[in-house]
Amino acid sequence: SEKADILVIGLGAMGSAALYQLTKRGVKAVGLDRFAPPHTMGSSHGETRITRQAVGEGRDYVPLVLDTHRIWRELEAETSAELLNPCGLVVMAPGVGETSHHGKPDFVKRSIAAARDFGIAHEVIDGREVAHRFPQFLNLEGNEKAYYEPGGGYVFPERCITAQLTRAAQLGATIRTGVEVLSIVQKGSAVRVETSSGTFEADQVVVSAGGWNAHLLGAPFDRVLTVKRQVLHWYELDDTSAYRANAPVFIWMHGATDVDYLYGFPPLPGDHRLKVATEQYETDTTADTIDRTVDPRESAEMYRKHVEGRLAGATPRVAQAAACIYTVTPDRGFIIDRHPEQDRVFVISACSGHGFKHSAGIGNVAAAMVTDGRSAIDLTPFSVSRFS
Ligand code: PYC
Repeated sequence: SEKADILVIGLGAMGSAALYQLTKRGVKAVGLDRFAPPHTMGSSHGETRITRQAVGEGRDYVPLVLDTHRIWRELEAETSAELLNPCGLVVMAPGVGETSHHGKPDFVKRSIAAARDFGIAHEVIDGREVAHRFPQFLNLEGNEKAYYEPGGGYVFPERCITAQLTRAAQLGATIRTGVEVLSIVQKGSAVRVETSSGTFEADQVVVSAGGWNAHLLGAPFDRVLTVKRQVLHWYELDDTSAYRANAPVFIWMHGATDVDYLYGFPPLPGDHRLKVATEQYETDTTADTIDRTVDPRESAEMYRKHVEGRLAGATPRVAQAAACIYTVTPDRGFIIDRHPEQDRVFVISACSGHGFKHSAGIGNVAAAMVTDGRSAIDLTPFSVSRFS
């Protein structure tokens, strides 16, 4: 069998970050992925991901995103890749900002409170002011409440993964792609991992396999994790003039419930496509059986329900669409914790659709936990025992 100090299983957003942070600490780490990351089979693709520092899902997340921004800046300097574009972020909801998002009520209000607590630059503006500053948004009522964060924006997920894997490899990590993990069993002070390419033995294992986590980890994870299919849509713009250099990313709650909403991105420089999405939580699927094709009728319905009349220049012509996996917990929060029955197995899971912005910082805390047994950021809010 092959030996490693630490084996990282799954090299998407979280695993690539963990591998990079481990190798920076001088650990002999081996990373495995069943495909060749960055790839489109999991939860880390689609060109862009929103980042925002005042995290309305809860203030426990703020130290993770702040550390992540620091690491991306460091990686940009090391690799010359552009990873983060702080083009600004708008989160808006009708009335006083009470609509829930990602399972949390009062999302606009909570974002404002988090910004105040952490001293994050922001403004609170109404729909009239949003329309005045950002002509990309059409037909606002005027009485919306909006949180504007100039340091929010988007990241390039595939580039973040590539940068972290490249740096990890330069620092001595071994990366093995096309390797499917079949089982993970701790015996005494070692963990034995059976794969499609033979057996590995490691002192500890970090499992960051996204939609495959529940199957690989067994109880209690298979009771708390569900996998949902989400769809990303890119529509052609027939006019990009409303998307000026300061055009922000946005989360726009336009109805009463947390599925009456869309989020989206300005077109990338020189591009004529607008990427938008909404979310659904009704239908469970699995990482192996999910339908990764997108029916054109899905994009037509998305356009009709959410895009038409709201975004300047957007046409119903679909430039591209992609399916993507959310691994979700009952409270839509993360799990960053040791396996309760196998203490040499550290789990990063269930980022429930809002994880990428925290991923580099999560890699950092995971590396700290497996090497030092402690982390500078409090991980108790992310324990798996909260579901027992
Ligand atoms: O993390 O901002 C986010 C987000 C919005 C929709 C899905 N994720």
